[in-house]
Amino acid sequence: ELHPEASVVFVLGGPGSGKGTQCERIVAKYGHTHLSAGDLLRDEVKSGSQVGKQCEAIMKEGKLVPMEVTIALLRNAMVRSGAKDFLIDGFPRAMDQALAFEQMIKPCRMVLAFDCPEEVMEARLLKRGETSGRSDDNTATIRKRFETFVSQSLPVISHYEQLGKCHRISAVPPPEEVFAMVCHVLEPTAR
Ligand code: UP5
Ligand code: MG
Repeated sequence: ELHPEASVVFVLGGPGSGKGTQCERIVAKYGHTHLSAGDLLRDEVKSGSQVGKQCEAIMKEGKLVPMEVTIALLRNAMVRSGAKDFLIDGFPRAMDQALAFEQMIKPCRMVLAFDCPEEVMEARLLKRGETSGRSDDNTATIRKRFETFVSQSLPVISHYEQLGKCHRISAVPPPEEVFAMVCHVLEPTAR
């Protein structure tokens, strides 16, 4: 069972904007439980399961895996952790995913959305690609990830802005400066 007082913060932003980097810092300071949808999918790929094989091909194309898969992985991880305060990193990436998660699991408490120009994100991803071993950190896949982000994921951020739940933060400055802005947003309600 999910913790009865579970609280969910969605951490959104383009590929390479720094979601994972900031989540690590949030965990260290506030102790949230960090669940990266992308990391859960990459674990599934590594497991060699049939579902993992299907996800691998989709991710290589920079497209979105069926939400049944991500929602099930997230729900399992949330329940297994027994935790209360969650950072859900890199999900939801499309409007139907946002609505399904909120209906089936829990409405989010707030959204952190990292703003970053594509040139900056691309440079970061290509640099990381030198050592990450991620099969999607190459110029061709990065371009497709950007297209998916603009067409499917940006509307999710707009949706939460309209609901007044979204805090947009520039992800261009160095990580410690971005984190200062994150703390500013989290302080009044976190802990
Ligand atoms: N870096 C970070 N912050 C920096 C800063 N302020 N200044 C300078 N450098 C900074 O950072 C990326 C790189 O930039 C790192 O080298 C970092 O040191 C540096 P990171 O924190 O890793 O950024 P992040 O936003 O987490 O980038 P990531 O590549 O993980 O984002 P994506 O959204 O592309 O990847 P994700 O793992 O979430 O998804 C991968 C794929 O899985 C998707 O393309 C999709 O195919 C699939 N997917 C789904 O289908 N559904 C989902 O729900 C989730 C994923
Ligand atoms: Mg990440």
